[in-house]
Amino acid sequence: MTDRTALAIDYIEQCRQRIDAELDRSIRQDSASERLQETMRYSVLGGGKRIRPALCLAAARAVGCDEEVALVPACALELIHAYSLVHDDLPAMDDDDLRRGRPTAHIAFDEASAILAGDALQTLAFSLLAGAPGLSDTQRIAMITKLAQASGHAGMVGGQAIDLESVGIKLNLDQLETMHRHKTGALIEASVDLGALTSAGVSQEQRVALANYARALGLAFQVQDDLLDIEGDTAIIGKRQGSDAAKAKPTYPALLGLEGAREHLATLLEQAQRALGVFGAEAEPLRAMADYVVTRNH
Ligand code: GRG
Repeated sequence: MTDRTALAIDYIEQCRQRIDAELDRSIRQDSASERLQETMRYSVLGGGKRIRPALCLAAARAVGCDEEVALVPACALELIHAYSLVHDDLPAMDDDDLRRGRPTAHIAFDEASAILAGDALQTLAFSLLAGAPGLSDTQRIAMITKLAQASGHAGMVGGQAIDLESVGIKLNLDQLETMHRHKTGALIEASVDLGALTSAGVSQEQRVALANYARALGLAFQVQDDLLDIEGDTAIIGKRQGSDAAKAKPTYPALLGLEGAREHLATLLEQAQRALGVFGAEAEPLRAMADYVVTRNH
C-alpha cells in the first residue's frame, strides 16, 4: 500500500464517522412508518465504503472550504447511492440476494418495503439539500439541480436504462463508456461538484479541473470494479449473486483484455491526477482518493 492510499483510508474513515452520524440523525427524523424507517436504516447504515461523500468533503477542502459545510450535501449523495443500490438489487433489475455481505433489502424485508425505502431515500436526499446549513439559496439550488441531473434520466437512471437495454448486445468501448459515465460516473462527478459548490467563490478554472478529475475517476472506478469482479474479490464479500443477464453484462476486461483494462485504468488515474495540477496541498485528499479508487480490493 502506498502512503497516499493509506492517507485515503484514514481520510475516508474520518469522514465516515461524521457522515454516518449525520445520516443516522436524518433518517431518525419523523417517519410515518417504523418498518419503512428500519428498511432505510438497514440500506444506508449497513456498510459501504462512503466513496462519494468522502469525495464531496475532499473537493470542499480543495476549494478552501470547511468540510463541515459539505457534510449535508455529502449525505445527500450517499442517500442517492443507497437508493440506487436498493433498487438495482430488486428482482426486476439485477435480482441480487446479497449486498455488502448480507441480504439485500428486499430479502431482509420484502420487495414493497425495498421499493418504498429507495423512494424515501431519494426524496430525503433532496429535502436535506434544500435545508443544508451554511450555504446560500443560490448554492443550494445549484446543488439540487446538479444532483437531480446526475441521478435522473440524464444521469444514473439513464445509465441503468442503457445497461438494461444492452443485455445481449456487444457494446464497443465508446458505448460502454457512455453507459458507465451515466450509470456510475454521473454521481461521482456530482460528488466532486457538490463539494466545489460549497465555495461561493469557486473559480471556473477550479471547477473545470475538478470536473476533469471526476470524469476520469468515475471511469476508473468502473474499470477497477470490473477487474475486481474478475479477480473474484466481490464474490468473496457476497456483493453479487445476480441473474444470468447481469453476469452477461459487457465489461472493460471483456473488451480490452485483462492487461488492456489495467493499462486503461493507469491512463485514467494519470488523467485524474493531472487534472489536479492547478491545486496545491489542499487537494491532497482528492489525490489520495484517486489512488485508493484504483487500488481498492472491494
Ligand atoms: C436502479 C435507479 C437505479 C440505478 C442503478 C448505480 C446503479 C444504477 C447501480 C449500481 C449497480 C452496480 C453494482 C454498479 C457497479 C458500480 C457500483 C455503483 C458499485 C457500488 O458502489 P460502491 O463500490 O458501493 O461505492 P459501496 O457498497 O461501497 O457503497
